[in-house]
Amino acid sequence: MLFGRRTKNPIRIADKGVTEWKYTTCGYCSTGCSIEVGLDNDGRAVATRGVAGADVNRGKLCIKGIFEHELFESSGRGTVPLVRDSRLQDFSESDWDGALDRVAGEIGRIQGAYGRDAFAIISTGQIMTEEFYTLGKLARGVIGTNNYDGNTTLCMASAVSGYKRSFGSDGPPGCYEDFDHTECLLAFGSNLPEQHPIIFWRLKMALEQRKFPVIVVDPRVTMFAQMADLHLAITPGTDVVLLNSLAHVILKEGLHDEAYIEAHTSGHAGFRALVEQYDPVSAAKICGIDEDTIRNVARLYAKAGAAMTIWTMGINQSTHGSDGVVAINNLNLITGNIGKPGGTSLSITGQCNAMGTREWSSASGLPGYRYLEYEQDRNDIAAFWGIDAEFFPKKRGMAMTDILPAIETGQIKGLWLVATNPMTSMPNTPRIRKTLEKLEFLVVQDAYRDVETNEYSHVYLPAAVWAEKQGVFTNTERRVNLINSVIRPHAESKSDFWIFTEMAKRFADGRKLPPFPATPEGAFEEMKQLSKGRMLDYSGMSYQLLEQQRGVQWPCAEAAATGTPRLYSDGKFQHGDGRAKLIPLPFVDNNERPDDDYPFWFNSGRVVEHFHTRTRTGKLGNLNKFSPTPYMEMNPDAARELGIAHGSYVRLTSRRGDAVVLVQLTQRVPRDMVFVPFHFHECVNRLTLGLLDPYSRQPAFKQCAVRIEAAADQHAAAQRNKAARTF
Ligand SMILES: Nc1nc2c(c(=O)[nH]1)N[C@H]1C(S)=C(S)[C@@H](COP(=O)(O)OP(=O)(O)OC[C@H]3O[C@@H](n4cnc5c(=O)[nH]c(N)nc54)[C@H](O)[C@@H]3O)O[C@H]1N2
Ligand SMILES: Nc1nc2c(c(=O)[nH]1)N[C@H]1C(S)=C(S)[C@@H](COP(=O)(O)OP(=O)(O)OC[C@H]3O[C@@H](n4cnc5c(=O)[nH]c(N)nc54)[C@H](O)[C@@H]3O)O[C@H]1N2
Ligand code: SF4
Ligand SMILES: [Mo]
Repeated sequence: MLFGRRTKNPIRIADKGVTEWKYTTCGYCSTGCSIEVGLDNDGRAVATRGVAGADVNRGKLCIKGIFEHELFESSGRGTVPLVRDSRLQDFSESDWDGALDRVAGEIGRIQGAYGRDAFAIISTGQIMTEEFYTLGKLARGVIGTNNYDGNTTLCMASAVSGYKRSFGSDGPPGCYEDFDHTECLLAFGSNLPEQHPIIFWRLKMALEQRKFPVIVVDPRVTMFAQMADLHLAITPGTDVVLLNSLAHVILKEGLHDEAYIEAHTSGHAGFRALVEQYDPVSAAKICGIDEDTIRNVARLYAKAGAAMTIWTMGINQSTHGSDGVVAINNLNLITGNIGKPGGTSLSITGQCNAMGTREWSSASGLPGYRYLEYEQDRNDIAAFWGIDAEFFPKKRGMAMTDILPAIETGQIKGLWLVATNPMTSMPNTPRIRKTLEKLEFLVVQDAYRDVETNEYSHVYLPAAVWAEKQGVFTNTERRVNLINSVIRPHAESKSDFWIFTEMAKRFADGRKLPPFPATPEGAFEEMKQLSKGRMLDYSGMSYQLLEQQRGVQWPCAEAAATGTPRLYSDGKFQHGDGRAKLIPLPFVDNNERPDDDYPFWFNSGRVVEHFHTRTRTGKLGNLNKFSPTPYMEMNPDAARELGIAHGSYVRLTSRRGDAVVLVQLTQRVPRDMVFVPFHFHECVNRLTLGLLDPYSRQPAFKQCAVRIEAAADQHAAAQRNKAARTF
């Protein structure tokens, strides 16, 4: 009898006719994998492969990277600029000059009539760092609006805020190599195998070499939780309580690192007094983790020679997001786990270049981690750009989540959206729709013309995407990597860099304006000069070095042979006194919680095949076919009580709106919780509340309450569910 392979067709890898491979970096998540795009004889992108010599991914890619070349020609790409007088009219095609003149004219009109800050700009974490720097120069040095922010407020703002509060500056201090040294890994609200598959693969490689405990804190039994030694199914939004209690046990049992605390931190007494109140017995009642487990985890962590914490959106997207990050930093400071191999607080970043915008976009300050609030920083940048320092505001303006409500109240009249799609990604989209309809002028700059926000725009600017352009991204471990332009921009689309520099030319009004370099590399050279001698030092980098070394981690000082894997290894922090702060974090429960009317926690997140609002992955058959429809994870016991069957449609209702989803029964979620991936339009964010974190202004996407009803008309429900998967 024949078995196995001999009875089946052997796997054959099709010859795609690649004649040239070009180096670049993946444009989806922040893992930062080095990719080569294969071009055929006609210069068409026909394949992608991982780069074996790259430290990050060592030849591997996840499913999104493997099909990334398909996105250049995917449907819905913008071809030419589009304009109209009112959003009720059809668009007409325009040339670039006409469209840019129109935008510049409207910015001028709105600023003239209502003041400079009445025109707002919201950008992204998905364009090149040089483009961020150039947009920052345009927004801060030319247009001069203070209401300029990025979608990173939906994503990384709590990590930024927490790092600043604890260490005096943003900047993740660790790296992936820490997995090779750690003796205990604690992960909060991160589903690493699906959202950062290659970082997860690095962790698995480390675990194959050497066993160490992995503890996952997540209310769901995620793929990550399934492989963990300990899974702590926490009550949503209460991570700060668990972290305070871990610190309580460590201090009480004398497991802390007294010498480190003494030498490198301030605020010890206040911190100790606060965590004194968080004994495991009381904490267990709030966070839902039993007292023995809390003690066990505290001891495991503190007794490990080196221990590290990673986290993602389960922490950041909470009303206690910034506090959650500070609490993680507190834990690592009292155990001496910062800046040492295997000992760190490593925030796992989201978008491919969320770090680039934090570093260089000027969205919350000035380039190179400088602050509008500091006179010296304002003067330095004004001198470098050759403009009057008085043109800069003296404090930061509104965050993204405050800009949209300010449209509602009439403070903001015009908006420029660059590479972000709030009609699907912001909480409470019924409210966002009304907000966008209220604008006198909306310009959408996106690689896809079928992005939902474009329904509300007056001008659409088609942008080149990913490796149609050149520049750099910074990944989760501060590694700056190069994206080469491997193919020319689709149709008449232009790089965001070109759009910003062309726009700047339209503001010559007699005032001295900053010069704009002609190429992204010119902008990179400016960034290098502005970073010299600072923690965020790029001065030793060049495009050539980045490609040669497959990415370089900052700081990389002038003439250095390579970058630096960790920050704060010398125990010197960025606060004025050189110390890190231990900050007491009293917990106030302020979330919308389940009640009799809305009895389920509503949790949302992602699946491996899709990226965000699906403008890209929804068009690629090889990705979309695995996850084509909005579905909901629901506990079978809860479903039985409500008479809801696997594979049927239900209506979810919250105090904001409703949505229809397909039911998937699974023990992954507890009885009182449902989980829905947020990728689909007119679905998850019709329901979410998104209360804001007081420090970071980040929305609590992960916590609100819903009720569930079986859809009476299953056919009509199926039709409505279909509408959510446009494209
Ligand atoms: N495939 C894919 N990968 C991506 C993305 C994508 O869209 N698709 N997006 C990228 C971006 S921008 C980001 S920000 C990251 C996000 O990466 P992750 O944060 O890992 O992904 P999420 O699914 O949003 O949420 C992670 C987990 O938080 C848990 N959670 C919910 N509430 C709580 C809580 O109160 N406490 C704790 N401890 N956990 C909680 C959820 O159950 C969920 O499993 O992924 C990046 N990678
Ligand atoms: N309920 C719920 N909501 C969430 C989340 C959640 O977990 N739950 N997560 C939040 C998080 S962490 C994030 S990061 C946000 C993401 O939210 P968004 O930023 O709104 O989502 P994207 O779909 O990534 O939007 C990026 C847009 O940029 C376009 N684009 C891509 N590359 C380029 C380019 O090079 N140039 C230009 N001009 N355009 C380009 C894409 O076509 C797309 O329309 O969603 C947030 N919303
Ligand atoms: S893990 Fe992230 S960076 Fe790597 S291939 Fe997948 S999406 Fe791209
Ligand atoms: Mo994100």
